[in-house]
Amino acid sequence: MKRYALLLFFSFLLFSACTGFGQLNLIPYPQQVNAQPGAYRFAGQSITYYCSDPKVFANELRYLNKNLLENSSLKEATASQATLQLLKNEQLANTAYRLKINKNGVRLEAKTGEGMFSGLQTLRQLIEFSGSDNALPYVTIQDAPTYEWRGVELDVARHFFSKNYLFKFIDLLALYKFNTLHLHLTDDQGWRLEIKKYPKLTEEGAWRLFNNQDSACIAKSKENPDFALPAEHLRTKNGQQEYGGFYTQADMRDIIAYAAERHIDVVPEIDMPGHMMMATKAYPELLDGSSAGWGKQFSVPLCVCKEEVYQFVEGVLGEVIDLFPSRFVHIGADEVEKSSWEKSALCQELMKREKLSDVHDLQRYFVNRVNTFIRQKGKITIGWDEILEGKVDTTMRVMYWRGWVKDAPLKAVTRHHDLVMTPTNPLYFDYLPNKSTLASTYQLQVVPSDIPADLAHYVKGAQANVWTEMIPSAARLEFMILPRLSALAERVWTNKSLFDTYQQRLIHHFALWDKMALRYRLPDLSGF
Ligand code: TNX
Repeated sequence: MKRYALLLFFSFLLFSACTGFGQLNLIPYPQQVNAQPGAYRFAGQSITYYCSDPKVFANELRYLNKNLLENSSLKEATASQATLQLLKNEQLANTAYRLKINKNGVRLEAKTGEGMFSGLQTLRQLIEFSGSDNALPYVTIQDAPTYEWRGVELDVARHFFSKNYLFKFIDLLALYKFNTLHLHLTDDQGWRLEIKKYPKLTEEGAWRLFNNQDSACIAKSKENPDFALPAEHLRTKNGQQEYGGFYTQADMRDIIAYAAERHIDVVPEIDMPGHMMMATKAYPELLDGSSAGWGKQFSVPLCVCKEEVYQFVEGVLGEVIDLFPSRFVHIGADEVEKSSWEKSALCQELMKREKLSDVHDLQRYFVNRVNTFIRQKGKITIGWDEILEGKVDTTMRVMYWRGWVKDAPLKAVTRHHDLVMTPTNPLYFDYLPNKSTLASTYQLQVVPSDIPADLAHYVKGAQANVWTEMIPSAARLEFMILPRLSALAERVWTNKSLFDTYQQRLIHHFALWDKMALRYRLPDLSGF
């Protein structure tokens, strides 16, 4: 704490010297900030408000009441008497907002709930940083995001994170204006979503004996308690300790609703045909001849040459589509060990019938067929960049992750796929950060330089991926993602080169994270 106080003090000196008046500690920094001298203070415990469209902004009014004004309450007033005004402004873009603070109070304008909510997050930070005298600086802000996909992927399969914890995680995402939470719900190490048609997926597939990664975490926990497996995810069965957990569909509805109140879209991922060991263990009929387990490099995938597999996939995805209001369904399609297909007589038959030349073509056949099902249900399919290895339907959105496959982003947009950037470096937040991580995250070029300007619009934004093989607890998760999450937030929202002031602003967010009981890593900030 001493180190932190010192840091704060020096940052204050540096901040005053370099920037003088007008710098606000907002992250992401708004597109346009005009600060004026002076500050506004709400008088008393009860704040008078006026909302020009209580229907459109019903959710935002509720959020404001419940989450933003900790020690005060709202009281409705006329427009001229209100000190907090929420106004509908038809001129603004859907995602934009305007915030004005002057001697009359606070005025927020937006066209939609989404825009208003972003404005409220800016106000939330100004209130948090308003100091002991609650001074809100006079300012005019005009703001809107650069990218439409501002995401974080959380792998809840390798290690599980409870519904209640996800609420806290979603609050953090909302604070930094992220709008997408991609949940990696299934993998070889755990199936985390109840599927009514296939109950064994969670009855059996949500639990496992300790694996190598659990053992590694337990060993590390002797020195660092953040690596301990939380007791709430352990159980004893037949005298053996198991690790696990899952979301019922009712749990998931709560998570989706909580996120929706914060304008965060929850995108489900059911990773297939690889990464399916829990499903193939529970339902061995999804394989042809081979047994569930590990292949040479990855786990034995679903046998994509069996009709039962398509029934299964459609059964699972049907429930997923009914449950998640998102426009998107992520089907993974990464890291598929295809050798078991070579040995399958059914696959030989199918390949002949469909004139498929090899097992890679089989993967393309599977992906296209699943995409057709998802399209019929009115949704958009997302896959990891391996789907580019065969020519799949261009209605599919690609998530680029394999940093070493340099030509994949250009390939995706040249074929007219929408693209989300999640390159290993710097966006794999499961990788240990080093001295330069914060800068490289901040300086990420969302649109790679080899993409021509007329194709740049296919790049929808970027996302941090948090794989959790070695992240068993909330404390470890937070330590791994903070502060770099805030750097990504500013990249995808503001997309300007403000790294110097970002570092100064960042220092003020530590106290906020302390208050929110979030763990974080103190970065090596330049100048200290
Ligand atoms: C690659 S990203 C994976 C994950 C691992 C991650 C570890 C992707 C589509 N596949 O299954 O968890 O690396 O960093």
